[in-house]
Order: sequence, then structure tokens, then C-alpha cells
Amino acid sequence: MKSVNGSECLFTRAIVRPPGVNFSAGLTTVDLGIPNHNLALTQHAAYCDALVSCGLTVTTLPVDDDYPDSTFVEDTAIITERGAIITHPGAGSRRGEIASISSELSRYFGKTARIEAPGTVDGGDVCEVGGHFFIGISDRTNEAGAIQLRKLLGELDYSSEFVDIRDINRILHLKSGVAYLPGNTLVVIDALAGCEQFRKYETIRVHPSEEYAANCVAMNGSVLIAAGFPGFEKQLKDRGYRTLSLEMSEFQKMDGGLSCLSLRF
Ligand code: CIR
Repeated sequence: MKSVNGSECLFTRAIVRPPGVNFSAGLTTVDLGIPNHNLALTQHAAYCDALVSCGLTVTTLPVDDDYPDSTFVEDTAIITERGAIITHPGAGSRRGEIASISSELSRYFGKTARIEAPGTVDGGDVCEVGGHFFIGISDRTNEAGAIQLRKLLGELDYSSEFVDIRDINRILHLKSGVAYLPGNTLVVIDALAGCEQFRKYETIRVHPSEEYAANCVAMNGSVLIAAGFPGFEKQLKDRGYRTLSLEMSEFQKMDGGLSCLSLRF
């Protein structure tokens, strides 16, 4: 299988899963109201259209009503150019999501490695920066899981380091507060800006009033950003990034961001 991820954020494929009717029964820590299922479907469809417009071939998995959070496919796997690793999600209610993802990914990657209990990892805690991986230790990704992931990535010849975000209450996952953009650049929220691990990168600081926008996704020369964050959009445009903004209100209500809605490779 040929894939072209890396420091330029080039991708050929994405896997997505639309939200089910019980989407609003999923986990959330925010108090933004109950998501509207029809609107979530509309926003999801626009997200898929954006992936296609960026040149990706999109595989849409069937809705899985057994798992209300199953639209957030990113958390179920870590995909690299050299192989895929199935996670053991931190939330017990999400563990069953991996079965169908695992069988889908085996079509592209053959046998996949796995994070095993007592280790837990959510894909939202894993940020690749051109062959190097930041692994967030969070309420979802524990140290045992992070250590397993570091070993598995090492076997694929990737380096990695940990970023402990357990003291940062406002973010669920590492990638809720940091994103990599081509040009050795990290988008960061204030709480992560001083991280030793991020010192060798250019940084774009997200204004505290626009923190949700930090979860953006660079792909094939564009950056997908959440709509409604004009300051952040201007910061990116001023630096020459081409932005594609997408309505995300219904996913934000369930603690989800742009990256969570797809597995890209
Ligand atoms: C959860 O709490 O697991 C979901 N409601 C949201 C997951 C968001 N995923 C992500 O940031 N990668």
C-alpha cells in the first residue's frame, strides 16, 4: 500500500462514519446543548465533500447505532505510512468501536498491531509531525498505553515523545489543543504554548476566545478549519495557508473536532 502522509500532510484516503440516531447519547464534557441529528448529518456530509475536494477517496462505514460516539473514528486507530495500530479507547463505552475499524483497516494494512489493556490510547491524543509523534497523556490515554504506543511506533522506526495534558482541564485530547501544519508549524492553545516538546517548531497561537479552532486538519495543500473563528482563519491566511471552513456546531456539542471525524492515510 502506498500512502503519502508525512511533513507535507499528504493523504490519499479517509475513513469516516456518519453519526447515528443516538449520537446525542455519547460522551461529552461541554454544556452546549443537545446535538440535532439531521444537522449533524448535514455537517458530516459537508465534511466528506471537503475531503473529496482535497483529493481523498472517502470510505463511508455504515452507521453503528450500538456506539453513539462511533462517528469519532479517529480515536480507534493510529495510521502511519508504515502501518496501522488499533487503539484500546480510554472510555469503556467506546471499546467496541474498534472491531469494525480493525476489519476495515486490515484491507489496507494486513495484520495490525494493537494497544492492549491495561493500556488505553485514543487516537485524538496522537499528533504526527513528519515522522515524529507527540503522544498526549490524558484522561483517555494512560501511561501504560502511551508506553505501548511508543514501543510500537519505535518498531516502525518512528520517534515519539509524551505530552502530559492531565492538568489542562479544557481539552479532552492532545489534538484538541495542538495541530501540525506543513512548514514545521504547530497550531497551539495558550496552555500548550510553553511546552518544552514544541520548542523547535514555529507556532501559531490560537486566541483563548477561539480555542476550539485549534483542532484543524492539514491535507493536500489545504487546512480544514471549523467555521466561526475569523481571527484564526485570518492568522492562517496571513501565513499563506489555504483554508476550507466547515460548520461543526453539532460535533462540538459532543466534544468532537474536525480531526476526530476521519482516519486519514
Ligand atoms: C468522546 O468523548 O469520546 C466523544 N464524544 C468525542 C471524541 C472526540 N475525539 C477526538 O477528539 N479525537
